[in-house]
Formats: sequence, C-alpha cells, structure tokens
Amino acid sequence: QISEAEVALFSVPSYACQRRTTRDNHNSNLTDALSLLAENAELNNEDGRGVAFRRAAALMKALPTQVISMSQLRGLPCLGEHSLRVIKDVLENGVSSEVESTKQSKRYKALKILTGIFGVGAKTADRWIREGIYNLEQLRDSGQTLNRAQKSGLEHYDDLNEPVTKAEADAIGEIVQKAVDSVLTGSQVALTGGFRRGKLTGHDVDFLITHPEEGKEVGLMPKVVAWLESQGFLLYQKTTRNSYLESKDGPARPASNMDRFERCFSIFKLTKGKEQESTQPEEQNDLKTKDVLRPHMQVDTDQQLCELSKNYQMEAASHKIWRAVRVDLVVSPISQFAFAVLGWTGSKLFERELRRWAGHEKNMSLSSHALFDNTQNKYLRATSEEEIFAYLGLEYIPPSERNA
Ligand code: DGT
Ligand code: MG
Repeated sequence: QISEAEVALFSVPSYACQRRTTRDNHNSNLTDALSLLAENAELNNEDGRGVAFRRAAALMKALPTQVISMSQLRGLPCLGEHSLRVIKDVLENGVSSEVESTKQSKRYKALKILTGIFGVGAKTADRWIREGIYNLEQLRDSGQTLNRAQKSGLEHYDDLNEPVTKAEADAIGEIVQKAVDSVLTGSQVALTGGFRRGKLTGHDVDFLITHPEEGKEVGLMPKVVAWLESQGFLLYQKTTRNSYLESKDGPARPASNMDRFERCFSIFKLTKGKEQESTQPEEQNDLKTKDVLRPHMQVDTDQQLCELSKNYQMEAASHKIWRAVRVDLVVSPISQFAFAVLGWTGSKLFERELRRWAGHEKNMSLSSHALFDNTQNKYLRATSEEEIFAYLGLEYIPPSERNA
C-alpha cells in the first residue's frame, strides 16, 4: 500500500500545445483505453465525445511517470467524469469494462473493418451496417455501388491496412523529389505528418511541396501527378482544390492567393525492397531483379509465352514485388509554407489545440494558410514555425514533441 503523501501530484497545462509530448508514453494502458473510446465515438459521429476522450488521452500521454493511483490525478485538467471512470476501472481492474464490451461489439468490429477501406467514412459504414453489411465478403456480395476511391481501397485493402515504415516513407520521398525536380527545378519537398514527428510507422505518408519563388508553384500539382502517372508510380489519384471555403476553422476567405492550395490523395505503387536499395550492394540488387523479372528462358511459341506470363504473374504475386501505400501531396505557395508545415505536421489533437488556443486565448484565427489577429484586424506573416509559436505566445514545441 502506498500512502497518499508518497504519491506525487502532477501539474500539467491544459492545452496540448502548451505541453511537450514525446513518443515515450508511461501510461499506454490508460491512453489505449481512452483512445479506443475516442475512436468509437468518432466512428459513431459523436464528435464532442470523441474530442473529450482524445483530450483525456493526450493528457495521460504527457504525464512524466506511470499513474498508479486516482489521487495523483487530483486537479488535473481535461479529465471529465466519464474519462475518470474509465481510468479508475483500468487502475483497479487492469481493463475497462466499457472498452472490453466496445471491442467485442458487432457494430464496432464492422465499423473498423468497413472504414478500413480507403474512401469509406463513418457515415457510409453506418449506412452499410444498417443494410446488414458487416464485413468485406458481405460488401462484395451486396452489389453496392462503390466510387473509384472505394474500389481502389477494397482492391488494396491488406496493403493499405499494413503500417507504412519510415524506410518506405523515405523511398517515396525520393520518388516525389524526383518528380518535382523533373517538372520544376528548385521546387522543395517536405515530409510532414507523423513521420516528421519521429513516428516509426504511419497509416500514410504526407508531403508538402513548394517553390522559393512565389507563384511558381501554381499548376505544379497536375504536372507532378502526370509525371508520377507516366512513370507508373500511381495506382490511384484524386486531386482536389483545397479551397479555403471548405475549412470551418480558417478565417474568412482572404486574397486570391488562397485559392492555390491543392491536395492529391493517392495510392502509390512502391516496389518492395526499394527502401533497402541504398544499403545493399549493387550486384546483389541486379541479380535479384533479373531473377524475378527476366527469367532466362527461351520462348518459341505463343503458348510458351502465355505459360511464361502466367508463371511470371504467379511468381510476382507470391514474391509480392510491390505494395500499395497511401500518399498525400499538398502544394503550398512559399508565403504560406510555414503555416502549411505547422498545419500538416500534426498530431491532429495538437493542431486542434493550437487553433483553440489561438481563438480562445489570443483572439486570433489560425489555419494551415495563415494567422489572423482579430484584435489588430490583420494577418501576421511568418516564414518559420518558431515565429508562429511566438505570435501565439507559446513556447516553441519541436515536431518530435507534438505527439499529443
Ligand atoms: P498517421 O495516421 O500515421 O498518418 O498520422 P498522421 O499524424 O500523419 O495523421 P494524418 O496523416 O491523418 O494527418 C497529418 C496531419 O495533416 C494532421 O495532423 C492534420 C493534417 N491534416 C490531415 N488532413 C487534413 C485536412 O483535410 N486539412 C488540413 N488542413 N489538414 C489536414
Ligand atoms: Mg500521415
């Protein structure tokens, strides 16, 4: 038994953007439970509930040591009645009964499976479940009309649900850099998202593209996409104008240069082993490629050719010489680049908290495009993330400590 006096109390600021959250987590038993309930709420379109659990999970993630007693949590922000109940359950019983029953529920399982398809959100999954569709077989049998994204998502389901490694992210980064160099010299590519925060795996790879000369980036995305497509790197792509009008959190739509944000949701075809190429001796690589791609065999007849092609396809499938990876590309003008980098580095909760801080504490509006000061009624220009934190009156938090 540990007496109350021996249990250290924590003191933690209430906004996640005021805290340093590394990848070290001393309370994963608690954060896993709270994150699952957050995810379940989000899958059920209960956004308020989802955010409450996310905030509670982020707070537990930021604690410097393992929590062993409820009394340590006294006075901490972000912990509502429901989250405290879940934490208490885990501390006393090792697991939360609510989490366990959620995990077992038919609805949660179906929502996970169906939203695991790229292009399927909570609303679509809910509609399918109401029609009796709980898994991929039932979906295939149902004859539901799928859009282009969902068809691709279903086709590459296993690949897209397998975490992307940092090595794969780097290999894709090299391809994107090559694409950008080929269509506009001087363009720059920045890795954003979870990998910029030092995560070792991710669900996708996020890149931000810009050019040091303002305006040169206009029309860049279609050219990059066309190059990637011509080289056979894309299994799927959809380019959208990331119009300011669509974002709920940004300030009122300003000057026309805001129209330029473009985003490409894509699925890359990544050759396996590509990420290890640089660490392997050249000869070994040559041999491997020849063995798989160019079997030394004499072909005399069409039938032999057909056999060979069939063999090759089977060989390719069993060797799985490539895999599908989700990649997000965003093009930003250099004048907005610092805001875009900050906005696309995440984590999602860190971003949400930055915007809440800006609005509630500073009377400012922050988006991935700009920072607007509502008191001075003007935009605040920035060329680095450090400057943006300074405008917001926040201590600078580096990417590796934004893992809230
Ligand atoms: P993961 O799941 O391993 O890919 O983790 P992250 O942190 O890379 O998450 P991701 O890829 O969903 O998003 C990266 C960041 O990009 C996220 O913190 C917020 C930002 N972001 C994502 N989608 C949008 C969007 O539609 N609009 C804006 N403005 N930002 C977005
Ligand atoms: Mg990501």
